[in-house]
Amino acid sequence: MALTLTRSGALRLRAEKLFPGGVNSPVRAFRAVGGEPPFVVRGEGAYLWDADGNRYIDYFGSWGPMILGHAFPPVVEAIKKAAANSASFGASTQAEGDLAELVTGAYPSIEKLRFVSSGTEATMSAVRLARAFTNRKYIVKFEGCYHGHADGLLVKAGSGVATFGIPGSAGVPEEVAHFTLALPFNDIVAVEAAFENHPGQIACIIVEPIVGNAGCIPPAPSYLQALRTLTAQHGALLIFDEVMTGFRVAFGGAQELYGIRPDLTTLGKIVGGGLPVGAFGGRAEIMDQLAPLGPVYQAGTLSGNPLAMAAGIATVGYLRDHRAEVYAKLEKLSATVADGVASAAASAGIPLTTNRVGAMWTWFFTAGPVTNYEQAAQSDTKRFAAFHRAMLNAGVWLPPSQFEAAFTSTAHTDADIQQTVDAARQAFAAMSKES
Ligand code: HOZ
Repeated sequence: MALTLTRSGALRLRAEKLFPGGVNSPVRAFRAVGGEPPFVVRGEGAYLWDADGNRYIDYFGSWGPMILGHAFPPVVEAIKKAAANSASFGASTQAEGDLAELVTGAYPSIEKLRFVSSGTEATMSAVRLARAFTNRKYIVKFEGCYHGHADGLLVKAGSGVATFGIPGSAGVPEEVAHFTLALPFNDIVAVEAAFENHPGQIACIIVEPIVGNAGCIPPAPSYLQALRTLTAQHGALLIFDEVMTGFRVAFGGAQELYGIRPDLTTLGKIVGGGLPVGAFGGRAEIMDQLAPLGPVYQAGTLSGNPLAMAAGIATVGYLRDHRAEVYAKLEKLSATVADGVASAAASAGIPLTTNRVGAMWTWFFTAGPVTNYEQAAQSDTKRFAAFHRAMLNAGVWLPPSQFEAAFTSTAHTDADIQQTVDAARQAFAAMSKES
């Protein structure tokens, strides 16, 4: 019997001729979960539609930015209005200052900032700045944390690097990787030992304060405070990579939630309302090391792009003005879906560990607990893949990797959540029959 190719299938075949793996970012290829990756034609609210007309409830939200749902009317309007005045100037605009004030208003630790076009640029620049400010070479990161794809940050990284089991990346010289110390997350003794073994040599600790890129892993109580104390004691900078958690777990990110003041913060995703924006900022004396004031070079033709600023202002402005109801709604929706699926798994006898902070969570297919990457890696990724496929077939699109976080938006409804929990119950019932 001849198989008819779906429209998504046909688009994938063409894409595979044009792009390595058929994609412009590895995690889109569905390699870890199998099946046909749907090609998206449209999004509205909590839903995505593919090229074959199938509708999905979206729980990956463009990997984080779409906290207000797809095509949120104020964001669409703001982009249209900005585009009518030209898509780019490569010169300063009022909008950059407007978005910057929204950011500094939400993040008291950010006295000055700079906009860039991606989270990768933000983290790469923050680390360069930390090295220049401290005049030290080593950096500490944590296993399973992903801070974008700059050379020195790919060591034992999460996200696609963990998904595809790549130990680091080819093309990163040993001499560069040598200066990255990758330690287990949530283990403060390992951090103390690193400072003892490299006295006066560690420029910074960069951390996802709630790990998102190994799946969601919350910090142990007082772990972040201990990182703050140790970095201050040893003259190293503390960088919170809040690309994922910023404006997501609270308006002021993880630093608001846990009451920590990092030296530098990196932002991305929500701050651009779905357009390509990243930002890094922090103490003014550190930020003033950047050119043209200081000797640290960093630049970008499209940095602070007017369309991107407009989308960011519309998104962050809405979050600020509706803060109480937005975060209360996200908490309720996320708790209902995360706990609903967890109890469906328990009823089917499927070992599952649910880690969640606000509107960010992961269902790990392991009895758990999951407090670091090593434990996350114990998950049954084959079971995760089967679950992902069953959910997609039932019209629910989860992030296509065990080592990513799922998100809700304010556009999700109680009916969406119920449909999701019902789909999970059926998926688990089928899975427990098979095993
Ligand atoms: N975990 C990645 C972002 N935090 C997924 C997005 C991508 O790599 O395309």
